[in-house]
Parts: sequence; C-alpha cells; structure tokens
Amino acid sequence: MKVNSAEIVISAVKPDQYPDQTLPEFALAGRSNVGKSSFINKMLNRKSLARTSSKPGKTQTLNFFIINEILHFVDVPGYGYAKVSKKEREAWGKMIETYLTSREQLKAVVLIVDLRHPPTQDDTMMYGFLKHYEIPCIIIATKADKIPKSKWQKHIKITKETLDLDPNDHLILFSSETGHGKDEAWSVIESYM
Ligand SMILES: Nc1nc2c(ncn2[C@@H]2O[C@H](COP(=O)(O)OP(=O)(O)OP(=O)(O)O)[C@@H](O)[C@H]2O)c(=O)[nH]1
Ligand SMILES: [Mg+2]
Repeated sequence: MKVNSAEIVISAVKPDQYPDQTLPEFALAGRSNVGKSSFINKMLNRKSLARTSSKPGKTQTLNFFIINEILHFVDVPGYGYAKVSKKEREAWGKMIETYLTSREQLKAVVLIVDLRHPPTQDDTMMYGFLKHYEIPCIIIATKADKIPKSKWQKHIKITKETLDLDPNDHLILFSSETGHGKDEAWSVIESYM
C-alpha cells in the first residue's frame, strides 16, 4: 500500500474513547520493547509518529492511527515488563482484553516477536489467547537486522516451533531498521481488509 496520509486519532484507555468509525482495524501486540511502535512507523514511512524508546514501557495507552482515511492501526502497550506493579499489569490486561474481544472491526492482530530469541511464555500465551478467540493473527519476527542472514532460517524454525504456529498463519521476517518484510506485511494486511 502506498501511504499518502497517516495521523494519530486518539489515545484511548476505555471503549467509549475508541473511534466510532468502523474502518478495518489492525492492532499490534507483543512484548514490551520488542518493536511494535517502530513497526508502525516503518509501515507508515514516518520516523516518530508512534513514539518509541530504548526503554520498555513507552506505549501506555491504545493509540489509534488512521491511514489513507481507510484503515486504523492500533498501537498497544507491551506485555512482560517486569518493573510494573501487579495492579498495573492487571489494568493493562483488562484494557487489552476488553479491546481484543469486543472490537468488531478488528480484522487481525499483528503479533510482534523478536527473531533473535525464542518466543517467551508471554508470547505463546498471547498467541494462544488469539487462537482461542479466533482472532486472525499475523506474526512479525522483527529485528532481523540484528542477526546474520545465514541464521534467519534457523531462527524462523525455532519461532514457529515454540509458538506451535498454525500452518495457516503468516510469519513474516521483518526489520524496522532496513524495511525488510515491509511489502510482504502490507500485502498480508491488505488481504485481511
Ligand atoms: N535494530 C533494530 N532495532 C529495533 C527494531 N525495531 C525496534 N527496534 C528498537 O527497539 C526499541 C524498542 O522499540 P519500540 O518500537 O519502542 O518498542 P515497543 O514494542 O513499541 O515497546 P513498548 O511501547 O514499550 O511496548 C527501540 O530502541 C527501537 O529503536 C528493528 O527492527 N531493528
Ligand atoms: Mg510502543
């Protein structure tokens, strides 16, 4: 997709703040600091529309972006960040669960994992949650630029096996540094629209 316009619509914490438009929507999910916001920026050719940080816990709310006036990306706070309190973790869990299980225009979740390491227990739990609710998901294995090409296939295999990936689900190798995988990610997203 050629991105002509992209802007933030709203930062929401509860359903009455979600945009009421029924545009097809794609939400990010993944560990804190894995690169969800960076993925959005790369896909939209924007340096810092979605705020990123080298420290985990940057994204705290559900941030809705509108693209070409025809679809939404939703940036989501990451999971698995050890330094948040139990109370905060529960509030996060509620916010994201409410969103994922009630948003009718949600077409697919883009689940971001780190290609360098096997998916964590939190990653496999999130994948299981999406399968349980029959929410289509697109797996993005990011930070590919951080390991040599010769090791990509080995890491992809480990990622698939650890997640117990459904053969019908797409797994795309990606890098927000180089843009590798961007065209493939767009074409899969468009196929869900
Ligand atoms: N080398 C490299 N670094 C990346 C890539 N994607 C993200 N990063 C870096 O990883 C760090 C975290 O990126 P974010 O996009 O803020 O991560 P996030 O998943 O949105 O994190 P939270 O909002 O805290 O959940 C930043 O320092 C990014 O520059 C990538 O593909 N390659
Ligand atoms: Mg973020």
